[in-house]
Amino acid sequence: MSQVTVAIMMGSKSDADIMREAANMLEEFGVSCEMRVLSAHRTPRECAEYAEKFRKNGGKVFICGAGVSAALSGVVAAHTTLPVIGVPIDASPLGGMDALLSTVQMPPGVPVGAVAIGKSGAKNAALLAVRILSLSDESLVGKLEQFRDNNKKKILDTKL
Ligand code: RP5
Repeated sequence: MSQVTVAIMMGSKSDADIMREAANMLEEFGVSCEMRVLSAHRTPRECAEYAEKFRKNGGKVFICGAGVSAALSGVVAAHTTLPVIGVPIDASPLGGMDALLSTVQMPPGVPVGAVAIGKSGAKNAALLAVRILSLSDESLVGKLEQFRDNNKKKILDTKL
């Protein structure tokens, strides 16, 4: 099995369209990842086991997406010392505010880096993961600069 650097976890298959944005972004940077459906509430034991084993298997960063009462990122953070980035997902009549608060309001001592609700958050979670990885992987620094320059060019080249 090839080494997985970033684990992209989600609470349900219904989160996959959003979380694929993170996988696509990581692919752009050549960072290996795997997407797993594991739920803090519905598969708590399997979720904890996966979180506990990931560092030993060579993993470096978790990205966790969940909606409603979104416990996934917090539960993963409780079972690892690796960085965990939480993506709140809009999956209820509350428009993602429930998941946002569940993800961001972690008690002191169990950190989760929360990003924006939905696709923007999933993309930024991947970019944040790449920035974390770039601290020990010089090859990613140039790619991040290139990405930033491309974004800049898109704005400056805009013709109205
Ligand atoms: C959460 O409940 C999942 O992360 C998902 O966002 C939401 C709804 O799940 P499904 O009912 O679509 O499986 O645990």
